[in-house]
Amino acid sequence: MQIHQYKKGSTIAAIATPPGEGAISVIRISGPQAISIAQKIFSGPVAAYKTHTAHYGQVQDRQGHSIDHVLLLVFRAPRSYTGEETVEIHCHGGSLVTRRVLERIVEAGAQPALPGEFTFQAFLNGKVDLAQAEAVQQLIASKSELARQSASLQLEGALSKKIRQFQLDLTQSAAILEAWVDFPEEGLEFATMDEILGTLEEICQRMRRLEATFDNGKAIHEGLTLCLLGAPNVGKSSLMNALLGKDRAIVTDIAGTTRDLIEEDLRLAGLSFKLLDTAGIRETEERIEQEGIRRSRSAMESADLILLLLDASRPLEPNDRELLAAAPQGKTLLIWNKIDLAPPPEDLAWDHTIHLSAKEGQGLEQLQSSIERMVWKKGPPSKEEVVISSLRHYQALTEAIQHCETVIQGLRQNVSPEFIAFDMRSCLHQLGTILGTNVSEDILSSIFSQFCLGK
Ligand SMILES: Nc1nc2c(ncn2[C@@H]2O[C@H](COP(=O)(O)OP(=O)(O)OP(=O)(O)O)[C@@H](O)[C@H]2O)c(=O)[nH]1
Ligand SMILES: [Mg+2]
Repeated sequence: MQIHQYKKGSTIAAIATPPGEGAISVIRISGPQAISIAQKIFSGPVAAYKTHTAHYGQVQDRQGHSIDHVLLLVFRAPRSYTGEETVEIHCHGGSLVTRRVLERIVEAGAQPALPGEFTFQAFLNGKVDLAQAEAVQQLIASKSELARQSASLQLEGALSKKIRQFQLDLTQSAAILEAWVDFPEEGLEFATMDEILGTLEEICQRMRRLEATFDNGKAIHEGLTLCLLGAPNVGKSSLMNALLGKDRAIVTDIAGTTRDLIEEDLRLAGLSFKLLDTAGIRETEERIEQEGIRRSRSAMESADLILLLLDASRPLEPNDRELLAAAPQGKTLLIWNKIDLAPPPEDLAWDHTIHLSAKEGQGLEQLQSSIERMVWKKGPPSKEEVVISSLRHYQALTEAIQHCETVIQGLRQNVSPEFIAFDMRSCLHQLGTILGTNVSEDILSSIFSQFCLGK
């Protein structure tokens, strides 16, 4: 979908509730003709209704026959989600009823909306900036409590406010630099130069702090992959079942029980994880198992976090040692399993180690808190902390920081003012793209096309 397919200035309509049967369905009409279209199809005098009022009546076909008994809500511009005249119709939630009502609205003059078109109208009307519009979709897609909180904060404008503050704080220095470009012979006073350097360094520092929240932001919004790894029979599938609280994977005392990757969603520490159980790694001639092991190894590469299991009831074997050598310490939690049978046979130098029994459910709480500690290396985000969660914002911020650093260097090295001012403008430009100023249609298209229909 391309942005130019959005019908600027026209009145759009779409079903805003999910497909299928439900108690009610909501159909939204937004645009300059929303009221007059609703007037044509509704039994009551829509044009006379005040904003933010609800009215019971019928949606009628062209001959005046009732299609459905509905509740009709009126939101007058600009006090609506989109900033346009908006009418919402709550009809009975059957898919046929809902479709008939929408068809009637389209027949009366509305255009079927494309995904994200309502929010695009809101963006064009300045109801939300781009970062807020993106938060709408994040909020809808959020799968964990932390993701919901963070999207909600961004939707309220917390990130935008930070970015605007950067812009505001930079403008004074930018203005001085622009004046310097115009009157280079006057030079910059020593004191002014010092002041600008101080200000820029301080802003740069704050931008870097925000940039550093991206690790947490990504973890919060995209979730993390957690991979169970180990030699056969160490208890990987048992641990998966224990974490999920259900009998998901087959557990037997036969080495090589799990042959394929098993994937399940897991919510832990306010985050959503993709939990992967893998085939036990060992040398084997068996072709199916070989393929399983190949998949285990590639899961180890791509996982955000590895739980490497060892069997405490037996001495370490070459398979274990090989895995210990291959696993990256930084993202690997070492687990001595089966401690109900025996204590670990040796003490391994490893940053994060815990002891547990998957079978008896012993040590699972310590496992959770170890996982939390590893995820939040820089400390867990607070409820009010604004984090960067989109790659687009991260890249723009990184570039803004680079330009700001170039300005600082340029000032120190007496680079000619045009160059310095150019980087300053680029820095401000990059910050602006986060809020949606001067972004290309391609970027807008790629953002809004990910939206749900009717949003
Ligand atoms: N005593 C005891 N036995 C366990 C524990 N965890 C797993 N087992 C047993 O160890 C055997 C292997 O468990 P699985 O969970 O199938 O091991 P796995 O690592 O998934 O094995 P593969 O899929 O073959 O790689 C089973 O008989 C389990 O009951 C534990 O904490 N204590
Ligand atoms: Mg298994």
